[in-house]
Amino acid sequence: MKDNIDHKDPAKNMNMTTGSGGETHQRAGDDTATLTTQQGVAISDNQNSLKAGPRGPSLLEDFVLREKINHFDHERIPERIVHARGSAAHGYFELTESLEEYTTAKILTETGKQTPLFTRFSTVAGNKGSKDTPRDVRGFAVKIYTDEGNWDIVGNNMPIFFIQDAMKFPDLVHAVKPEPDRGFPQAASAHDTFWDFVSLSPETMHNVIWLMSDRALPRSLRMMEGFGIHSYRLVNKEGKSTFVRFHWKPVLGVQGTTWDEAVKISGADPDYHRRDLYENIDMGSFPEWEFGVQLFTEEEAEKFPFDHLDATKLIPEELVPVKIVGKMVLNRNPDNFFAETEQVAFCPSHLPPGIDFSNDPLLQGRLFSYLDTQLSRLGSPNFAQIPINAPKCPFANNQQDGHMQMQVPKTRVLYEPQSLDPTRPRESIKRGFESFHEQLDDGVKGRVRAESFADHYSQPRMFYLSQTDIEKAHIANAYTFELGKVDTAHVRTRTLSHLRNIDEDLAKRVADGLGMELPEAATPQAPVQDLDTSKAIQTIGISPKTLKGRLIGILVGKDSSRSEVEKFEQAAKDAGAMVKIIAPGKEAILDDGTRVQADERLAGAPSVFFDAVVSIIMPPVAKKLANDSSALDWFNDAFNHCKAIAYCPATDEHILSKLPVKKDEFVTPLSELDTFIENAKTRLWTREPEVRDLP
Ligand code: HDE
Repeated sequence: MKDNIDHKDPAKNMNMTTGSGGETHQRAGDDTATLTTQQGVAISDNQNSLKAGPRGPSLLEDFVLREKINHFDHERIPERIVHARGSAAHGYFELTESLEEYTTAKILTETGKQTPLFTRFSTVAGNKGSKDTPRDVRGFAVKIYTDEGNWDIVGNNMPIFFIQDAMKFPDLVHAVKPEPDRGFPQAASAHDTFWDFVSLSPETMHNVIWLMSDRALPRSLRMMEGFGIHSYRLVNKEGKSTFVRFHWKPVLGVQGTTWDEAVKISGADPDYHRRDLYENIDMGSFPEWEFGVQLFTEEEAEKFPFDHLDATKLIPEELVPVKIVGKMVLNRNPDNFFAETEQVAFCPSHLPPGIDFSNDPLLQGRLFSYLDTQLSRLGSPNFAQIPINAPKCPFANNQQDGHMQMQVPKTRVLYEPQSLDPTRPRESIKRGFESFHEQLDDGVKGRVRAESFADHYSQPRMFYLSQTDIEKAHIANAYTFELGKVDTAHVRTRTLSHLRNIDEDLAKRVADGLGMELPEAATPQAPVQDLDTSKAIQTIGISPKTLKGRLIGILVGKDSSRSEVEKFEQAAKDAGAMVKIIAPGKEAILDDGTRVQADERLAGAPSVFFDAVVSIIMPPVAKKLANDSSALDWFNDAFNHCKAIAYCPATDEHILSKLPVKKDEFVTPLSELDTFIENAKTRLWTREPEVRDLP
């Protein structure tokens, strides 16, 4: 904590003038940049349009006004159809272990080299202006600017997808998006059309149960796993192929929020994830992920109790371990949100030689969709020339013209074969991308689905049975909440009939929560298997006990003990946490007379923003706050969200005593600093059944 108040008036240093409209603004001096039109003509007055007399009509000849308004009128481009809301950062990829045995791709064989990348995280269903914390899958798209061309790993924070075949994607998206007649709900799956579609498409059951879990409510974008989902191939110099699934594992560990927190965060700060990513990178706390691969052969895949070409199936880490071979560090915020985060164009078909596709029918459909969608979103086949999309290795081809062509090819020759210009690029057998020489069976053409894709319940069952008790309760609660928003009775009933095939206990909890009878179980297309459970797919169960990258809120007020505040601040920082000082006002004078600026006012910083809270206030402040609902909510919510609370005597006497906050082992006096720091590294989940009636 420091006295960070700047009492200087920054305007005093500026060259301020008063315009004819009476407004105050700054004019360019000799050493400042001059405002110009797009044609480079200096602008003398950027405040007033050209008029025939002070009260007369504006003149059409005012090219400065026309250009300014015209550009403004065209500032927007269509948002992404899905994944419209996103946040991104620059960083680098570094390989720590070579995969030379499996691939020729330099990015996976040259260790120690840092290759630039750009990563965009997103929600899926909401529009560009929607909140950051809905219950939703998160996009996790990484563009690595390798020396052999861009490699886009366009994945999600869940290892599986809703559907098996690209043919169903527009239907899935139409079902989850706002209903077309009424235009709501925004960024929510809790409505009839989504549950109608998924309950008629049992293949969605696996992703749906992940969506009902805390994985759909990430604590931070920095605390999410990323998955390439589909099987890809690695191809080595002998032309041998090995199947691979890509993983990103956050160094800070996986963590989610509770539903109640997510709901409250979205009201208090719709930009919660975006701000958290930006602020952490800005202050040098760079998020990092390990890069891992699951490698397996065709023969091994044949023994899996599922088909790995089916994107609704994960490959348990217990079956094929994730081999960590590299890392990603995000260390620079974008300079401009639109130019970079908005205009970045990912595409799963962007990959360097040595990596190839599998026949996953969902992946095959994606290979078409992404390029196609960029044409309407970015407006031109030249979108690859936008700096954020352009490769950083040399590139040259014979494509020409098109909207917004930025290159000026100085040649007669933009075709091949040609014999007129020896400087022009030519194909290279040695360096060029070569598809894996896959031996294909003679199949019969038809709109078919493989028999091996028929098992829709075994993996969702494995997912549910792999969870801790508290996670199971969260999942049951999420189904109950979502189906509680569904008005069509037969859609709720049909969903319950699927849940019976996943787990009878889950089905019963949800039916009881809804006050409904259990229907007959749906008829599975393939026998439901009892697969081995997997701890790796938990959320709470694998959340690390740590304060690294987490945030502690310390409430202070007039005459708070400066030394006490500093003690807590230091201990939290020593444990790797960040600290925010919260006060009833924006400034506070502490007991030694120092005036501090709070990071946030109490009314604007509910305790859902913090992983643990501390209160160091004097009796007059505490008495006043005892009549302020935002202060009471601060403590009550921290308790209800199972967080650690450190309290001073005044907080205890005037605030906690008014609340149903029990003094359990996570609610401790200031004197127990070490205990508080240990508690703050995790949550007291055993408290949850006491404060919330979970089904
Ligand atoms: Fe996407 N998806 N998707 N998707 N997807 C898009 O491309 C699509 C799928 C994913 O930050 C769009 O540029 C089809 C799976 C991410 O810019 C679009 C199918 C996975 C992003 C599109 C899928 C994803 C997108 C919209 C089924 C996880 C955001 C704008 C065949 C592996 C990337 C755009 C960013 C974006 C189509 C399925 C992930 C319309 C047709 C499976 C992370 O092209």
